[in-house]
This record gives sequence, structure tokens and C-alpha cells, in this order.
Amino acid sequence: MADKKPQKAGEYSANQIQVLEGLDPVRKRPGMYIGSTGPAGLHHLVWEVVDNSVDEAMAGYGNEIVTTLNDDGTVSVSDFGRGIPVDMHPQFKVSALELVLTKLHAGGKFGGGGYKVSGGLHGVGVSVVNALSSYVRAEVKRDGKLWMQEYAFGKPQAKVKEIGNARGTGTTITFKPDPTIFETVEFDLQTILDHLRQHAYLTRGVKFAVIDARVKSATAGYAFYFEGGVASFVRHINHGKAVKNTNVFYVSKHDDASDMDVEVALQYTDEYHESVFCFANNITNAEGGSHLVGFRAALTRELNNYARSKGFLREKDANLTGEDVREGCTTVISVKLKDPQFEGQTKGKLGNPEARTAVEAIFGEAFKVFLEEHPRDGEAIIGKCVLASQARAAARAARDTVLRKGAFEGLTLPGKLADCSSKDPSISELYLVEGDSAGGSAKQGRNRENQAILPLRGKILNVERARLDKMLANNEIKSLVIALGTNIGEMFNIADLRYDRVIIMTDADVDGAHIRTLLLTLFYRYFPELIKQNHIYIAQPPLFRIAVGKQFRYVFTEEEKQSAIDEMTDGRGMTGAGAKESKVAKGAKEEAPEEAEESPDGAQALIVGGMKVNVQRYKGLGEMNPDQLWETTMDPATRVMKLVTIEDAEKADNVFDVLMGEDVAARKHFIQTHAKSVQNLDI
Ligand code: 0RA
Repeated sequence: MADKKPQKAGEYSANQIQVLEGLDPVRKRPGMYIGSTGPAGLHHLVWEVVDNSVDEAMAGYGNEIVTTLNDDGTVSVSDFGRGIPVDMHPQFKVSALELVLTKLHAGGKFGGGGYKVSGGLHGVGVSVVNALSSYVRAEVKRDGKLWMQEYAFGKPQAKVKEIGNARGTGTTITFKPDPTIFETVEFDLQTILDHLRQHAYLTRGVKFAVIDARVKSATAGYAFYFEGGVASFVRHINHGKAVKNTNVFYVSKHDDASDMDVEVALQYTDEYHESVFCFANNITNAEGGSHLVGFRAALTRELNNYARSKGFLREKDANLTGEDVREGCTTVISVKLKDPQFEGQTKGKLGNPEARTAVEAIFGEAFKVFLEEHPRDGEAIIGKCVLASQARAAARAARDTVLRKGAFEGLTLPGKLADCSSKDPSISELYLVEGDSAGGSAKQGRNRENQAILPLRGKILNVERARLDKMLANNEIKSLVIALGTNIGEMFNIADLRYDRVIIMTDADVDGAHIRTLLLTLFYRYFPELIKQNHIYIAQPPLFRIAVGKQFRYVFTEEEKQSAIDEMTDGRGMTGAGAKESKVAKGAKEEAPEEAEESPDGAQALIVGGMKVNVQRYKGLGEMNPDQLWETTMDPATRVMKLVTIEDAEKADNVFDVLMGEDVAARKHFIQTHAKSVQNLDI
């Protein structure tokens, strides 16, 4: 679909747009259209508008898309496509522009075949953005004129107007999200940059510019443009790693039989794990799917054929396995097809069977040619695979001995595990606790019935660089694996999981963050199913305990602390009309408490508006007594836990690679610059 066949102007006209219904359902149930009304849903509005411009660019019109975060809370997305048609729709007697902005379209698509749509899951249409915005302004340059229409809460405020002359063509959509719908209306620049960078890799030859005009003094501009498409993506992922084939393999081809675009890039590194990122119509498929199946089949087949024909494998040698050829392989697979079907728990898996056939054929054929034409790269790749195969055989032998000894049979639960008395996994929890002192408090404070405690001492093994056989020798990891009951590697079986919830409980400081990241890496690399099936959590110990008289509260951030103090003192510490609006904490922060004294244990006594407020700051889990630990962090009735999700495999991989990989300088820099935010690490 990316073949840029120019269409004749006017080939597409307003009557090709199929109309379904008005926008009321969108305002009633926003989540159904944009997933949520939290920050993810808010940013979804931007993706939606950008997707429309991407479609236009992919159809061959315009090669630049500019996203601007304006200082009045609006976002503008401009493209240089044909411009949304403004002519009158013969049946509905309104401008096509108004139809596009005010009516929900069938499956989010324009019917009639005139317009190609890339968005599958997102593609709900720009009308959804309009429905969820307090203000929208659409500007269209077409036929030498500039046209404009404005909307409020999805309703046109006037007819489409011609407001001047214009050079060139294009569309600009400016919108202000409705604050009564969204939890927050503040756009996050980094989120937008990350998303658009990825889009740029997947949309070869289109420039994505971002302007943050919210801070006048420091207006910042960014642009992403990748001539190499997904090959640039692979280079980016592998940046800083030791690579095997210096030439990145790349193919981009249209499959006529299924009318599908297939793009694959691949490069081996000296690492042990596989990094593969799959997309269908620019939507990430965290669970893979048919395109991935096709790719893997062809990869194993072509490398075995090559190894045999060039004598890297002798007659008596066994074939390379899928695992052998995937070790250290970084791959991006992107397909674009008419009717993507998404399956799986999170709709993150591509279902279309024709994608398997198309990717297997197109990738297989091109990879075979690549190996022939780049003998040095071919040799480096095959050398890595053969080594992997030999190491795997050795590791298997080593592990078999360990396994035979019964170390992982669950018969010998580790001594330092304080197990729960229940044997029912569905109600059982395992707390992984940093350090022995916190472990001691947790053991005393817990509910013995269903809460087990495993203290982990020191830094567990850095799993990123270790092979399975080495890991199995590490005591901390051995204890953990035995406690989990699932076994590991090929022997992994989730049915044997002994606890429904595995809760990582570490301090809210840099060391705690590091241990948490190590554990997350371990789960991510070796127990991904535990994450995918929602078994891994992060405990959130509070930062402060605020007490006023007999009343007390635990809070998790500085802001919460301030608003809790305001609320608990009825805003007496504040002055003026805004005093009651203590949630807005702005005025409150500037108000100095009338008196403050700090005692050596970190407790602070303030007098706010004549009331005595006690603020205790917790430095670490070890400082809480067993009762406090139970009350603040372990009591199911009051605790706050964060579910660990594999939301974005690339992000996770990057964080882990930076934190765990060989690049020490990058690691230092990351930890220093993210020391505070790392505690919110969303892998
Ligand atoms: C319908 C038909 C045509 C273009 C578009 C929609 C269009 C939509 C968007 C949304 C953002 N930017 C856009 N650019 C174009 C084709 C009109 C023709 O044939 O000239």
C-alpha cells in the first residue's frame, strides 16, 4: 500500500465518504474509542490526527507532518497532502470537511475505496478527536484557497468558510482536549517524540517535525526522518552494541497476491537474546503473530540451507534450531495490509494467515540473496549461530545435571523463604524484599496465611549478560526459581506457579530502583509469561506519614503531602480566596508553615494555621516497624501496587540494555539523569 501511485485530483470526491452516525456515542463512552481517558487516551488524540496525515502521505501526497504543542493547550497537526475535500456532499448537503469532522465513519474508514487507511486499531477517525475536544479548528488549503471551520465539543460553530488565498495544499487540525473528559490535558513532549520517532521509522521518507511552543523562552524543535525505514530502526536499536553483519539486511516489497507491503530489516549482535519488533499498519504487535511466524520459518530454513551449502555444517551435524538462529538477532518486521485482524489477550497479535505466507516468501527470498551477495556478513552470522548451537548443547548438558539433582523440583524450598501456610496459588502472594532487615519486618508484619516473603540479599546476578547455565548457579536466582515453582527455560511451566501475585518490594531510592530493574530484567527475559499474564507487581511504599491529632494518612509524593496537609488542616495554612482549592497545591506551596522543627528521625512537626501537623518521612522499608510495613505496603485493603505490563517491548528492551548492557557510560548517564524517575519504571 505504500506504493505511491499518484491519484488524479478529483478522482476521489465527497460522495465516496460513507456516513454512519453522529458523535454522541463517543462522548458517552470515550474509552471505547480511545482506550482510556488517562494520559494514554489523551495522547491517542494526537496519534489519531497524525495517522490521518500519515495515510495521506502514504497515498503519495505530502512528505512532512508537523505537530505543534501550542502554549494555549491546543495541539496542531499540519500536513501537505491534498487537503480534506470541502465540496458539498450530494446526499448529505454539507461540506465533506464537516462530514469528516462530525460523523463516525464505518470502521473508522472512508468507504468506497478512494482512500487508503493505515490505522487499524487507532483508525477511529478524526471525528472522535473532535467529539472529545472543547475546541477544534480545521484549516484546508485547496485550489488556491484557504478554508476554515471551527467546532466546540464536536459541533460546528459555523459553515465552512473561505478565509483567504493559499499557496500549495494541505490540512491543519488544531484541537484542545475537553478537560471534563480527560484526567489530565497536559501533553508530554517525550511521549510524543518517542511515538513519532517510531512512526518515522515505519514511514520511510516522511519527515515528522515536532515543535514545543509551550515554553516561550525555550521553544524546542525536533524532526525525525529516516531514509532507511526499518533498517534505520534496527540500526537505532543496535546502537552501541557489537554487531556481526555490518551491512543491515533490508527488504521492502509489495506482495501482489495478498496486496500487502512487507518490510523487514535484520542485524545480528553478540548478545544472547532475540529482539524482534513487529508492526501491522504501524501498530505494534507485542504478541507477534502470523508475520513473525513466517519470518522465523524462513530465517531457520535459509540459514540451514546456507550453512549446509557452504560447509559450515557437516553432514553429521544436526540442523540449527530456531533458538540457535534467533540468538542475538535484532529484527523489525512491518507489514501493511487492507484488513488487519488482531487477536490475543491485548489484541497485540496479528491473525491474518496471508501475512505468514507473504513474509515467509519475501523475506526468505531476499535473505538468501543477501547471504550470497555478502559472504562476509553471511559468515559472521553463521559463525554466531553455530556457536550458539554448540553452547546450547553444552548448557543443556550442564543444566540436565543440575535438574537431575532435583534442585528445581520444588522439593527443597530455600531456607530463607518464609512461605505462607496456604497451598492455594490463587490466593497466595510472594513478596521479594530487598535486604534482610526489611525482610525481617515483612516476615513479622505479613499475613502468614497467604503472604510469603523471600528476602534477596545484595545485587542479584546481572542476567542480561549471563547464559542460563551460569544463572542457574546463582543462589539468589535459584532460590527465586524454586520458590516460584515454575522452573525455567524449556522446563518453564506456568501451571506450576505457586503464587498468583509476585510483588517486588524495594526502597524508593537509587539502590532499590537498581534491584527492581534487575528483577524486572530477569522476569522480562526469562519469565515473560509471568508479566504477560499479570502476575508481577511492584509495591509502592509511601514516602510520608502525615498526622494531625488522631488522624493520619500515608502519601506517596511531595505533591500529595502538600495537599494532604492542606486537607487535613482544612486549608487553614492558606490565605485568600483560593484557600479551599487545596488540590491545586500551587498557592499552598508558597505558603511557608508558621513554625517547623525537625527531629533526628526525620519526623517534622509543623504548625499550620494553629494545628500541629506531624510529618514523618520514610527513608527506607527497613525503617518501618512490622506494623507500619503491613499497614502501608502489604495490607490488601489499603496498599498501592503497580501492575507490571509489557506495554512497549522496545522501551523495556532499551531501558534494560542501557541499564544492564555493556555500555557503562550510557548506564551511568541513564542512572544519573533518571535517578528520580526510575522508581516509576514502567517496563
Ligand atoms: C478524504 C479524501 C481526500 C483526502 C482526505 C480525505 C484527507 C484527509 C486528511 C486528514 C488529515 N489530512 C488529510 N488530508 C487529506 C482526497 C481528496 C482529493 O481527491 O483531492
